[in-house]
Amino acid sequence: MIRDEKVFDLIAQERARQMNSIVLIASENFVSYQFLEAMGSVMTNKYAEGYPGKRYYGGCQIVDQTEQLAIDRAKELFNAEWANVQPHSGAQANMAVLMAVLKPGDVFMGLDLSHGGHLSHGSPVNSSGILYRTVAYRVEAETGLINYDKMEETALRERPKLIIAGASAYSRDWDYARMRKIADQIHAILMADIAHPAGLIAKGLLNDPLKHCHIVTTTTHKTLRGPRGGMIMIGKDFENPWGLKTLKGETKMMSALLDSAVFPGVQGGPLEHVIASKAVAFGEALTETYMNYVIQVKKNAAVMSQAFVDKGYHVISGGTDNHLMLIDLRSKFPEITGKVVENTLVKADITVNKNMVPFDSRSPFQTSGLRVGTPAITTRGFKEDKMPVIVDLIDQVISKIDSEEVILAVKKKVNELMRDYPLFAD
Ligand code: DSN
Repeated sequence: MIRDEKVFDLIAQERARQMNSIVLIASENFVSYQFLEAMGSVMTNKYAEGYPGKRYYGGCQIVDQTEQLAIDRAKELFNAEWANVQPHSGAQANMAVLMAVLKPGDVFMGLDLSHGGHLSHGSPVNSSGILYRTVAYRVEAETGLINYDKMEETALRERPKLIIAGASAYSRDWDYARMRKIADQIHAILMADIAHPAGLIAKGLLNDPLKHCHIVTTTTHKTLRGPRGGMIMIGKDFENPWGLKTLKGETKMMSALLDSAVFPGVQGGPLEHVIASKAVAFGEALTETYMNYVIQVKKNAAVMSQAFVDKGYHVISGGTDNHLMLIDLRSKFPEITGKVVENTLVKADITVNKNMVPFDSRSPFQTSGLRVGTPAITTRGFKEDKMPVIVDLIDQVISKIDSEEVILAVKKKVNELMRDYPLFAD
């Protein structure tokens, strides 16, 4: 067979880009070589619609074992009673939950996308906002924090059947216990989407949603540092608290409703090569090495956030409890958009993503903010002493946003720095 040089040349270019850049995208990370081996394995050849021991295809005796291993390790890692490791992504995990607990047209509540929420939590351009009626809760303008009293008021008024805790650009911990009290008053299901801070939660560095939420969804590739994918878990609430019924009117256990919603509800055959890699990820996350990694992720984020503040930037909510921070550029550079900063930093081999800040006057395509996170640079080996150095490089570029000379000088420094933090050294 002729090797496809065109594609492999592009892969080599992407690998070089990753090796030479400072990656600060809060949702990205670098997997170790054994993940790539598992994902690029013969497991991709197998069709396995169904679940371990209950498949629609023969020859599943091996993939049953890898999938069961992934489930068992996920349960151990999060202290969960049940897990479904088949969702192809976090968005599909969320879609499956909505399908399991709501009927089209039902009301649910999530954090406003422009205040740090996620597309799949009710954005009008996503199936979650098209098929269901959504009400949003928001953060406060002065503090950048979620106001749980206002959330309660909205919930009691609108009576959503599902409330979602979780965000893709919120740097503070969540009060799941308080949210459960709100949900219980209106017999709503409480779901936490922990796609971003999952690794920190697994290792006890943030509040544990599994103790309070009926359902927890996550991705496996952000702080969890596994393959790209999703997962759904249940902590202790198997009992189907409010007598949920299927569309056919049958009352079922929550786990059964969720299994059916993932397959055949929103997905067909599971990606068994990715599931094998998820098993590797959960195994790695159970180690002491991973514990040290997430401790460092959190430490790096706290120091980096302070370094931005020291340079005169406004960090939304004043800091961070987790792995990310949201920078409001207007405090220092009111004329410069997040889009311009993102594009200019890329030229200096620093990758961040533009992000709306709460109450942003600019559109999501321009934005007044940047979202910055430390999972990927921590995997590269950066410790907190280098956080002010990175912030200084970013500040040099933004301060002289039109200077090609500064961009080139910073790019040179970035590439030199990254040579000391090898990627794929193994
Ligand atoms: N797009 C992901 C993120 O960057 O947070 C969430 O899906």
